Amino acid sequence: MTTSPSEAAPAVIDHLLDRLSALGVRHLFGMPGDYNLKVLDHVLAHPRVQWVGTVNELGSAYAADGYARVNGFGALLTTFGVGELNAINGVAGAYAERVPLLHIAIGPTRATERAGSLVHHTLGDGDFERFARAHRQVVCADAVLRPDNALAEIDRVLTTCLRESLPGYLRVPRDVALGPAAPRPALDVPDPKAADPEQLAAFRDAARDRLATARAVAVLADFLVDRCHARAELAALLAAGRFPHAVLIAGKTVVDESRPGFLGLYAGAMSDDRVRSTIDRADPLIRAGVLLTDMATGKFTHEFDPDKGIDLGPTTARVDGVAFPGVPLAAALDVLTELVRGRPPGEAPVTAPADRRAPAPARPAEFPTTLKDAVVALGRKVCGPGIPLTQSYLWQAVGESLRPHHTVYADNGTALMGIADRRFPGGARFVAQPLWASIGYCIPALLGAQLADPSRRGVLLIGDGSAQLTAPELGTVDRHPVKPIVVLVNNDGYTIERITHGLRAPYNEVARWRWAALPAALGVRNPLVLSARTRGQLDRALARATSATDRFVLIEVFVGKDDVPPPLKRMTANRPDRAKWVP
Ligand SMILES: Cc1ncc(C[n+]2csc(CCOP(=O)(O)OP(=O)(O)O)c2C)c(N)n1
Repeated sequence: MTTSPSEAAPAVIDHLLDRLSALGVRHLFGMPGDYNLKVLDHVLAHPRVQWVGTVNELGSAYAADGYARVNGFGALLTTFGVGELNAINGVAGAYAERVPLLHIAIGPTRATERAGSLVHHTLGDGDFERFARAHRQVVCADAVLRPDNALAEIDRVLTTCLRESLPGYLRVPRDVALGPAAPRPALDVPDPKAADPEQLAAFRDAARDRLATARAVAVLADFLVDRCHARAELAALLAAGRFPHAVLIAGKTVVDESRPGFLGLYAGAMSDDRVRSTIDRADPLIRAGVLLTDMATGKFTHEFDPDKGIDLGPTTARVDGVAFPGVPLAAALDVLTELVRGRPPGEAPVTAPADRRAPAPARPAEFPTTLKDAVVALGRKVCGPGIPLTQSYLWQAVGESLRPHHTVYADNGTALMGIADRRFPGGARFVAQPLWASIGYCIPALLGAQLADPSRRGVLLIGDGSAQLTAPELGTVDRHPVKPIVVLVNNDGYTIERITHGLRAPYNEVARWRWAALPAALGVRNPLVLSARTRGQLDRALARATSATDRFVLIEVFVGKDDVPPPLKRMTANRPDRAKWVP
């Protein structure tokens, strides 16, 4: 008679699942393989962690990443060699984008390792450490578990991941995973606000002096605000100072974009003129959780001086280039808020000029902000719905269709650039991977993030090229109570690459999928499949999609092969020397 996992004494894998559950993990992504099957029986038996099978381990990694962005931590479990190497691109992406997750790779038993047997999923050379070594390049902490170190190593890796907001990796021989685990006290979770008191005091003095000579304060916020759990602290600073503020592309929606003072997306020469001049000329510019990547800065066309101003990083704050290590982002924001609030009335730091304009309208996405937008809006009314779709119209209409409970997933390509500069309603969320920029990320990321917060509706924006990498996971999505709106941008290939190089080159073309037939082919139940070639068709499709909350919706939109969204057009106009996309 065999014993079921739930009846036996706790095993190392049970303990690990308990640890993950204590961190809020309720879903474990992955794929089976013969090395991990018995371990998966323990996952199925666990009372609080649910197994979510994907159809490719790359999908598991992207899903765990999406999950962690919403939930604070994520995890995936794969099989030795083939499975874990499929996942490694996604784990690397989590590192680049500072997402804390754990990759658990279950391998052959220690006896197999000791014998050096030529078992499957090895390179046939008896070396069982190769894939752990590969992972060491893309994680902040890793361990090979043995019976005598397993529990301590699990805690070390988990706390490092949490402290650094980065992925970790455990290589676990199957017999170790199934071996006994002794009880252990709860995990010591690092406090994101714990600061070095002396450095904090020195930062306070330096920041006070800098704000005293401020001429035009503005704030630029980015995704590290989210990773450092500092949204509330940033919102408090913005409310206290009423500073004009903008976001970088990865930081979209870290602030409520419907609030007065929100300028829009800052992306160097790709930005709208008003955003660009306010941020570039701020004195000082307060940067919260900012990473100045190529995509974020319009290929480094930002004109503010990164060595000047008040820069708040994850663990180090800087004032005009002077570093205060041990001052985490949330604590530094609290200091600035306190300084701004503590000023006598009438002595608030001077905000940048844009803030003295009329406050932003409540739903600004519906109002034209530039002459070009005004022309588009007018054309839309006057010329009617029969006009063929353009990228400009597409993103304006998608932006206007968004609701506070929507989470937008924008994959790399024209979709990301198109939606990024639309102003979102308050409460709406944004998920993208602009630094690692691995196309196809958003389909599994949507699966993960929607399972993490099923109260929201996912709106996936993705090009036909990117979708071909991970489309099978749309079938996985529909195995769960997740009903997204998928806007598939069909421009017949890799347009973002075409405008970089090879406008008519065959390497920028892809097979023409019959996208409308795909949901059914992937097993999606009762999908609502729509298509749009004109403005009117798009408007109607978006309206139907928004109201069909209980259905998986696919809208295939057709735009020209060479058409690009407004930020890319601005880049060409403002900096033709930098308009090509290769660094
Ligand atoms: C995994 C991976 N392979 C290749 C690339 C290079 N790449 C970046 S964007 C892109 C094309 C995206 O095309 P599509 O999704 O159709 O969007 P479009 O720009 O055409 O709207 C490619 C191939 C990448 N970023 N990631």
